[in-house]
Formats: sequence, C-alpha cells, structure tokens
Amino acid sequence: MVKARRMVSEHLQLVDVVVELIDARIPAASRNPEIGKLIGGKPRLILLNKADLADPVVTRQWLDFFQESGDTALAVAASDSGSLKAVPLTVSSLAKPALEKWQAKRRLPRAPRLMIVGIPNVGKSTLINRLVGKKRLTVADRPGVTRKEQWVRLREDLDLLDMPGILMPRIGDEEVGLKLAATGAISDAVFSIEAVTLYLLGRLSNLYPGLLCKRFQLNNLPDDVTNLLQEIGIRRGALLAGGKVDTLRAAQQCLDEFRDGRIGRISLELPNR
Ligand SMILES: Nc1nc2c(ncn2[C@@H]2O[C@H](COP(=O)(O)OP(=O)(O)OP(=O)(O)O)[C@@H](O)[C@H]2O)c(=O)[nH]1
Ligand SMILES: [Mg+2]
Repeated sequence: MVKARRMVSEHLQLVDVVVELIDARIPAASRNPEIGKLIGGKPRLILLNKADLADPVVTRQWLDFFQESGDTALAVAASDSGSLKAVPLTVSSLAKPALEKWQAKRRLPRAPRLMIVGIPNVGKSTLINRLVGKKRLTVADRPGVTRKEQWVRLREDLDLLDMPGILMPRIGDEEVGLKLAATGAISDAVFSIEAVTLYLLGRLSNLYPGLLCKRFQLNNLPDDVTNLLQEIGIRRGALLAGGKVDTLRAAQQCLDEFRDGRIGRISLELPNR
C-alpha cells in the first residue's frame, strides 16, 4: 500500500488530471480518505462507476453532493461506452489551465494526460478498455489483478496512465469493511461470507425492503436477518442433508445476486449519513 501510494505521488507530476474512480453503490466507503492530501491541487474528476448497479435516485443525490462540495463528478458504467461520452471532454476542460501554461512556455500544444486511481475491483481496467476501444488489459472479477502501471494512448487527444488497484480506504471502521466486502472490493477471505451477507441483509431490509420481498418472494420480512437468511436458503434450495439450511451456501447465493444486480439497483450509502 505504501508502494502504491508512492507510485501515485511519483506519477502525479506527469499528469494534468486525476480521475478518481469510486463505486456508485458506496461512494464514501470506496474513497481513500487520503486522496485529497495525496493529489494536492491537481484537478480531479470523480467518476461514480457501476452506476448501472446503483440506485439512480441516490446517485443523483451524490452528484449534487459532490457538486456542492466544489468537485466535478460524473456517474458512469465503465462497461457501457455510451455512459462515458462526457469523460474525455470533462478531462480536457479540467486540464485546460495546465495545458495553456505549457503552451505559453513551450509554444507547442500537447494532449491532456490523465491518471486513474481507485480501490481494487472498482473498474479501472474496464474503464481504460472502454476508453481505448479495444481490449488491452486483463480484467478480472478479483481484487488486485493489475500489477504494473502502463501508458495508454487513449486517442490523439488523450494520454492515460494505468495504475494498479491502489488506494484502499481505511478499514479501521468495520462497517466500511463490510460494505467493501459486499461489493467485492476486498477479498472474500477478510470477512466471513455469512457476516457480510447478514450485514447486507440488514441494510437492504432498511433501505429496500420491497426489492428484497420481490426477489425472494416473501410476503413480509422476517424480524431478524438470521431468519431472513434462513428463508432465502429455503427458497434457493440451499439445504444440507436432513433439510437444514446451508447458511454458507445461502449467504453466497444472496451475495452473488446482490453483486450481479439481480436484487435490483441498490445503493448502500447516502450522502451525509
Ligand atoms: N456492472 C458493472 N460492472 C463493472 C463496471 N465496471 C467494472 N465492472 C466489473 O467489475 C469487475 C472489476 O473490474 P476491473 O476493471 O477488473 O477493476 P480494476 O479496478 O481494474 O481491478 P484491479 O485491477 O483488481 O484493481 C469486473 O468484473 C468488471 O466487469 C460497471 O460499470 N458496471
Ligand atoms: Mg485492473
């Protein structure tokens, strides 16, 4: 992590704009609290990625929140090129002051340079692949796949530096850790699958009870999450010999359905809460 941080600060001087990729479902937990300090006065574009999986109403609230804080933010789905249309233009406009300074000094124009930073599994490689227009980097549904940085000529008017999945948020707060585990940003080995799913079910019971009932065909929600997981296990046929619910299998199933967006478009965090 220290090495990754050093890499960011060493490359920072090479770029005009930092694109901070965060997860639209957990915009606070998926940010590194030190990012501001790390990039200093460098212009920054915040991309709320995986917006296709997040609650559009809540994403709108987050965009307003960032705008009110003086940040430039866009909601995107790196997997969908159409949603990325505004990115190059926004990067160029953020890079403009730096490029004007450059041109005044050297009398030569140059393309804006950008760097993407974000936590593991947030979609950095997917974003680059889409921007470049063809598959070039390994994308995997597993944190920590990218190991080495590399330059990518995105197009004539944009140069991009790919960085490894670098900035982990501080997981001193257990709830932050559980949110990151639920969305797949940290390895399933850190928290038990059951603990993550029970946390998730608690959150969904509060925020999206209707979606839960619909997905798992429940008339009403059981009064606690352990019972809810039992119900889900029965409905999904996650049973042990003898008919008892296999809670691990039920939990994994439920988590997979959440991560794939099958329960619905869900945001686990609201601004200012
Ligand atoms: N639904 C959805 N899935 C996405 C989106 N962006 C990325 N993914 C998926 O998220 C997973 C991780 O994407 P990567 O691009 O490998 O993430 P990364 O940030 O490069 O990950 P590391 O290299 O491990 O740090 C993959 O399964 C992608 O298909 C998105 O906008 N929407
Ligand atoms: Mg990657």
